[in-house]
Amino acid sequence: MRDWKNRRLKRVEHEEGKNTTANIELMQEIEELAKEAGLREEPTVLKVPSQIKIELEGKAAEADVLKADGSRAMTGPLTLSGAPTSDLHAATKKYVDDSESLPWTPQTFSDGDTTPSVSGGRVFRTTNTSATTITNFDDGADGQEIIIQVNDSNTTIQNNSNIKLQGGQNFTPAQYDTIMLSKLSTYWLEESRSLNS
Ligand SMILES: [Ca+2]
Repeated sequence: MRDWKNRRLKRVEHEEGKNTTANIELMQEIEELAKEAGLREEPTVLKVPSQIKIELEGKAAEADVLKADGSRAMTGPLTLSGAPTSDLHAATKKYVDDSESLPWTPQTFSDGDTTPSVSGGRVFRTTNTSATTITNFDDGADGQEIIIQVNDSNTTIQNNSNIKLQGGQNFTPAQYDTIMLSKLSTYWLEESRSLNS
């Protein structure tokens, strides 16, 4: 600021050629006073969040302006930058879809797998072509509920420290029987079974 002021004063001195040191000091004094009184405008830096686009020219139609009170509905979909990260953030469709309960689409256990994976699913089918005793389910989440549709006559679900079954007995289902289990912390609990053969 001082450099600018000095430059300006020197220019005045050069152009008019009649400014004495006393006059220059007086002008500096006046400029300082004017600045303190707010009479001199300083450059203003307006900080704008990057998400906001400012139209420098022209004026948006009144109907195109969103209102903070929500009284004007949008006419197209809102695209967010990503999933919400705090309680009051808006949620994307993907976030809601991913948060939904596990899919009902049946998944098939691997043939002969004694610890079949139940990752990301709710309904599972057995297809064991030879005697298979299931001793646990891999990749289960605490609280996860699974339904097993038995689709063979070779499967046994073992009652053990990982799987707590009705009456503390192994389940030796026939084809078309079903059993529902839910995971409580580190083990599975039988909720119900149905013998449909
Ligand atoms: Ca396994």
